[in-house]
Amino acid sequence: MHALSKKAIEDALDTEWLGLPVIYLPEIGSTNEYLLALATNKAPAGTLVITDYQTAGKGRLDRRWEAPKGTSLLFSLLLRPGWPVAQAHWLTMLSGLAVVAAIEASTGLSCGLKWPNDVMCRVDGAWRKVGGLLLAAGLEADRIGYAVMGIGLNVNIPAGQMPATRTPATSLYLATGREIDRLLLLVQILTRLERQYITAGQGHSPWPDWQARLISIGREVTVHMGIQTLSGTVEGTGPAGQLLLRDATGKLHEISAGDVE
Ligand code: BT5
Repeated sequence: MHALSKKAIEDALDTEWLGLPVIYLPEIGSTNEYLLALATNKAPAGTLVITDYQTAGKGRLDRRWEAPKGTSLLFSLLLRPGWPVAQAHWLTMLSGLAVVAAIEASTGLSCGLKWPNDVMCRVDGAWRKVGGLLLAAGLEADRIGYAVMGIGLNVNIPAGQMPATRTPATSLYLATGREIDRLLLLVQILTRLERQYITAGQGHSPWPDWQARLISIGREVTVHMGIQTLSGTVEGTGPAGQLLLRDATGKLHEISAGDVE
């Protein structure tokens, strides 16, 4: 198993620019918060901030991301797409696709995405959350000036140390019964993400591939949006990633943010 360090990551990476420069910090509040501060301070596109432990790891809506020291992949990437704002969701889509493909290639597990930002793997016939994506974008007029994509993955968390979670969760170690090399998995993710990002930059939407990876299509779900909830059947998604939900009266709802249960 490789330990994470600036040199180990630089030596292992085979991307052109994504993941460089490497900023490795043994411990930090949140890699996303740290990189957001650098983003407004001229840090180059591609910058990777990665840590072994977050004291204030963030999920959406000020929720927490918990991970025991040295067990997980916890990192953020700085992108400067300059794409129209309407394409911001492409970043979450292509990152999710890269992560799922990399996990499958590294572990042999069967994985998917849960709308809007959860990384799931199938264990004993049930979907479990193994990771999450967190996008923060800085807009310049009608363009995405910069974006910080945060990725948290439960790699080698042992039983007994799994955080208490709303969505049933697991780690790749618990799902496969063997430890996974975090450095090699990171390299797999960044290689795929760079390729996906370049393709998207040429105008090819990741939406069809992303939708094909969603685990809730055709299923009965309840969506929580703050204090509001809506139940129905997931018909699909829109090109900007909105969830299309048909309720019992036949009405179609377009939902841009929420949590699916
Ligand atoms: C997410 O939010 O799933 C996005 C998580 C992104 C974390 C990365 S780590 C690197 C970078 N720096 C940061 O500070 N954040 C990013 P959300 O969908 O809101 O899910 C959060 C919820 O997931 C929490 O309320 C818990 O219920 C649950 N949770 C917390 N830790 C978890 C874990 N390790 N595995 C699975 N679920 C977890």
